Amino acid sequence: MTPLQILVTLGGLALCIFIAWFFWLAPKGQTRAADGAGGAQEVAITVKGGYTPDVIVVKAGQPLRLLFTREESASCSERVLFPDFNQSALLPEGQEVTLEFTPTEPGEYGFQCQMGMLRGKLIVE
Ligand SMILES: [Cu+2]
Repeated sequence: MTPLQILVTLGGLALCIFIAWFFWLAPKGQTRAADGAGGAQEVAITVKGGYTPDVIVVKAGQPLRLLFTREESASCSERVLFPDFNQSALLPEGQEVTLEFTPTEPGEYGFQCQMGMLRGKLIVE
């Protein structure tokens, strides 16, 4: 191989790694819940190869309303679980599903798909 071919190969490889990192590993952003109707705090979450946003900051002691919209048919993300709050919801594709509960204790709580492949985090403060 010529040095140029090696360079192009390495460049392509680096690009692949970056794309993989970008889609699967990079944090999709932290979002603070906004005030919604009825005194609840509200966050809309898109489910597509992961949760966007996947880190959600909420206030303790205020009802929390999560609006999930699943934009994929992969069965992996069919159900979302909040084990610490004993909450779960089935997410039909393309339909907005509301999950409501009140986090009372400050802390960090994970949420995930059934198999634990997609993960997100709720930060209660
Ligand atoms: Cu899964």
